[in-house]
Amino acid sequence: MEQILTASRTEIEKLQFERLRWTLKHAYENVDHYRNAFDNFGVHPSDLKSLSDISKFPLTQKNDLRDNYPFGMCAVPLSEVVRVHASSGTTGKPTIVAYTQSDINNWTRLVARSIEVAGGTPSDIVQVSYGYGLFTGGLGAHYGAEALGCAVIPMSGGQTEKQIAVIQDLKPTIIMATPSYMLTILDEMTSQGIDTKELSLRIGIFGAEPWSTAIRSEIRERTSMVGVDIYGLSEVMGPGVASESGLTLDGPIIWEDHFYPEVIDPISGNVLPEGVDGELVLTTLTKQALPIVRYRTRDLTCLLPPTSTSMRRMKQIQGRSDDMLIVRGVNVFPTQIEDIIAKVPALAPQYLLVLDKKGPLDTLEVQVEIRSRSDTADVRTKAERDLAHHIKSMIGVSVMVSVVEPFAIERASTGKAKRVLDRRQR
Ligand code: DLL
Repeated sequence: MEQILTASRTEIEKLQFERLRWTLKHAYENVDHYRNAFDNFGVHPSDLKSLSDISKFPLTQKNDLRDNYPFGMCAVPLSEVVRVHASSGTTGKPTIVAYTQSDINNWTRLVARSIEVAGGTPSDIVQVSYGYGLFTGGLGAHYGAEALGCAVIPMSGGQTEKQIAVIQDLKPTIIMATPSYMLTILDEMTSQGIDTKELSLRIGIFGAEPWSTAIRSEIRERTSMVGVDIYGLSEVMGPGVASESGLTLDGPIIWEDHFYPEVIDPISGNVLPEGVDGELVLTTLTKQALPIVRYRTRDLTCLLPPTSTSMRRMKQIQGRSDDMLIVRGVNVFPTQIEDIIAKVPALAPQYLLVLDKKGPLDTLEVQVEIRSRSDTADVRTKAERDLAHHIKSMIGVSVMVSVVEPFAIERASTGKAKRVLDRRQR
């Protein structure tokens, strides 16, 4: 293990403070947006006298990156940029992110570290099934796995039948994919009559979308794989901002030598203590091309104390504040529904939440797949009733449940699953 992972908290905080001071100065001196934002807020990089002074600085939002599209937030001349990626935003212009060679080297090291703490070694064969391209998943995973010395299979996302043939022929021991795409691969294997318990895969490094504990157990039960949670976002770097230990499986470890985490109350913006749920805010500590100060990730979690290393962890992300559905005044996260679906054994964790309006009232329909085509009408009706009942009693909202055939819900072919269809704004 790298020395910094077991350093004392004092050592880690000293390093964070030095790096934070550098980042604030670098951002202030080289990015108009930060200079204006700090000036308007009445703060200067020299006001940082301790780590907690970071809370005096203004927050950065996705819109700030959009307003400065494409390269306005860059702190180095384009001649020093060696790579660009874009965030996978579905609305409006994407946000462009840029890297110097040193940024790429740090990112590579952090993904290599993430694979290593998951349990990977240079002897592993890694199938990268995150999409390659502007999305950070594929190339981010690829460079990290290669740097650790693994043999990398650059599959990218999609072409599920080919993915399966490669798994069977090349016998990878690690797969990196979105959890929903892993389920798609497993479902396809099951329908081809392949025994998913007998695969060569021993570790799955899953992320890029929220996944509930129900999905984790589903993958665990259907394979002999340990699934770890890898977290990241393009604006801050890409995959490998935080990643889970394969031994303790107790939430992603935030790589605190490169990122300074805070959790804030999303309404008041106040910094919350460890263990209290709120929105994750991240500041980069080493990024040259795109330093990010107090970035509002919209991801909901809480900070947790260190366990297997000296660095703090975060709770597995429950969802994004902008994914929260408000149905007749009740807050609902897709992952909550996912966990409840797992309580009805006849149902598979493949679902779509359809929001609509009936007169002035919101309606929520849960379309969910039955596991077996041969299940009778009685089994299906009971599953519908049970799920609607559990959702009503656990979340407090009445929903309509429609049980559909296996594979009727569209699969995420390349990446992040689409769990919500909102017809209310038609
Ligand atoms: O999804 C980077 C990534 C690639 C992470 C591969 C892990 C693996 P973006 O496309 O910019 O970047 O999306 C970032 O995805 O703010 C979260 O809402 C969500 N997300 C990423 N990892 C996780 C995770 C990549 N482990 C957004 N659990 C983030 C829950 C995640 N949500």
